Amino acid sequence: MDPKQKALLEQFQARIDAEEKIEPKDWMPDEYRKTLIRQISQHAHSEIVGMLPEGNWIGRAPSLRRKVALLAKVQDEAGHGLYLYGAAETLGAEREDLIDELHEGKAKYSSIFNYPTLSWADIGAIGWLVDGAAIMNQVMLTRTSYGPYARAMVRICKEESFHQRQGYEIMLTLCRGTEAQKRMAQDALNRWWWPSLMMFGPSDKDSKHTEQSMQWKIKRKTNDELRQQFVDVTVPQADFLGITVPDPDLKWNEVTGHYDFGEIDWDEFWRVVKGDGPCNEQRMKARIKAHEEGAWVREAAMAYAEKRRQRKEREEAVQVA
Ligand code: BYC
Repeated sequence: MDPKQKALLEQFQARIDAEEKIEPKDWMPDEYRKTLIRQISQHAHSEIVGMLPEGNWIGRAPSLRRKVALLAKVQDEAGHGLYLYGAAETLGAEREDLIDELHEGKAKYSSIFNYPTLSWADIGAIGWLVDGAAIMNQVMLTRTSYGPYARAMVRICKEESFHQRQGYEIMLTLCRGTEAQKRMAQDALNRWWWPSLMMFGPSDKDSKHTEQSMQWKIKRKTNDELRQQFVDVTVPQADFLGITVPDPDLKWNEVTGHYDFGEIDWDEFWRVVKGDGPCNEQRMKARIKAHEEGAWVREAAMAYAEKRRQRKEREEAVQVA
């Protein structure tokens, strides 16, 4: 490596070690930029694909109150996508390119959104478990080293904690309801538990990005650390609901002060990540359809922006004259 490059890298690492935030115009290694664009755009894609499984239930919510809360939650996810695409753009990425990559199957999004929402209890389980897992991961991202990503995360986390509570409250209502309602809640937990644990990504020994991302403080905790934290917090919540986590190996370990839990089906995880999950095809079709149907809105917004730019140019020309 040439000495100038080496010095730049050392200065960069020193700033990270001193907990300084890296801002868009600062020098950064190409790999740091690339990793952030990958992670932030995957995160943004997850937010907008994540609207689909819950969106399916807006028209079928069991009461007006539930419908209003679900509508607000799904709209929040769109907002999260917006902040995150905005954060990726500060790194020089073009939003249109990122979205094309998603629609062409070249970009990943969270595996969790490739599972179906079969009953109303699934909406409770998503809020409780999926948003719960998301918060666990995103709280550490409020301290990520890249300024615009960290700041977007602060707002996202506030909204996610509302989502988690509304989900848990749906579960609580079902678990305090009839036997049939409690069975629905148990069935949702059975189906969403393992996919929720998979959200944290491959185990540390198989995670290709963790080591470098920890050194650059893009990630503050490893996939396995966050997964363990999630299990430790969530199992007592299931106990309170009176439903059972579907893992015969789950037990409290007095020595470590954590729950031990069973082996995740990593074959299933990679199948879903690579496009062969229960709903991958359906999700992409719905996304592409929504994107195509929204083309006129984007064109109108672009035409409006262009008109404003031309007006500003004319006004400036008059001032100079
Ligand atoms: N699904 O080296 P690793 C939400 C990929 S949405 C699919 O550990 P990294 C919500 C990974 O990308 C919440 N792919 O990677 C929305 C990498 O692939 P490439 C979404 C996964 O990046 C609506 C490869 O596997 N949250 O809250 O160090 C409604 C190796 O992994 C997954 C975020 O996106 C997965 N689960 O760590 C409700 C958080 N896991 O690119 C809720 C931000 C891993 O090398 N992202 N892969 O081909 C992160 O914190 C990190 O990217 C991850 C993975 C922890 C997910």
